[in-house]
Amino acid sequence: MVAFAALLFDVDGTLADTERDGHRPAFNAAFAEAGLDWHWDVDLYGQLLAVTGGKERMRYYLERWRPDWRGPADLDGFVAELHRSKTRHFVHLLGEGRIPLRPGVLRLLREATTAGVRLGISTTTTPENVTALLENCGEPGVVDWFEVIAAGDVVPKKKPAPDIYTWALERMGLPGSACIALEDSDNGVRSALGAGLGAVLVTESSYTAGQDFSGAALILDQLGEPGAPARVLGGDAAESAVPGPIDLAALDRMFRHRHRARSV
Ligand code: XBP
Ligand code: MG
Repeated sequence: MVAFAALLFDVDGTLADTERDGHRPAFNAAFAEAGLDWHWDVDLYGQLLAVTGGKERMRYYLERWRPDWRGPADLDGFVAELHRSKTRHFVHLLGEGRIPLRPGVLRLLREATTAGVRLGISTTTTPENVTALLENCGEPGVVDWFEVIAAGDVVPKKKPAPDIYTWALERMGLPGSACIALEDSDNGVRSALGAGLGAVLVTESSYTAGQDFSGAALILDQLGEPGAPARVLGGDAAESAVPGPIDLAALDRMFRHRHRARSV
């Protein structure tokens, strides 16, 4: 039996590497469809990721890169409509099965469900994106394995604020200290730590490699699969890691190590 009660997963970058070839082209398609001359290339999008949330990201772009752009009087409504269009494009892309789950994700979700470890989602992305990703992952019914999907605008402040984790934990009736968060970004780590999560595991993604993950228990390149193990890159509980893919036993060692370190 493991010492933790639940796993809370981030979505973008953690369940799947969605940003560069998913969200980014979906934003660009929405901009083109609206007749805008905005285009987010791979480098610019990396800078824009400093701000989480698609609507917030568009406003950040206008403030920093297009301060002279003359928008409509109802800018909030305009951005919201553009974002609805972006979501349609992103969901369509997921429907084409072009964005797979990251290595080890489905394996770990299966193991957790079988063992009775509770599962939740804590993300800034729009709820439709989460369901579309899970419904197109190749395994039917995965979406029902999660008892809570905390996503998008259910809280006003997105990551790095702790609110979305706090919201998920309240619905699950669990203290953060009993749970592990799985994240890929500095903003996500700050959010999870702010909500008092017992341990945070990071799998770096294409845009987040090398970020400051201070406070994370384990930093990896991926969860890994048998024959393609995870590579340990750091973290306060790095010494608890043994070679191989990340499974419940590995998470349990990490969690207990973290707990011991806190109680001395
Ligand atoms: C993910 C995000 C999201 C996506 C876009 O952050 O910032 O905003 O880029 O999603 P995290 P929406 O992984 O830390 O939750 O356009 O639906 O907002
Ligand atoms: Mg993320």
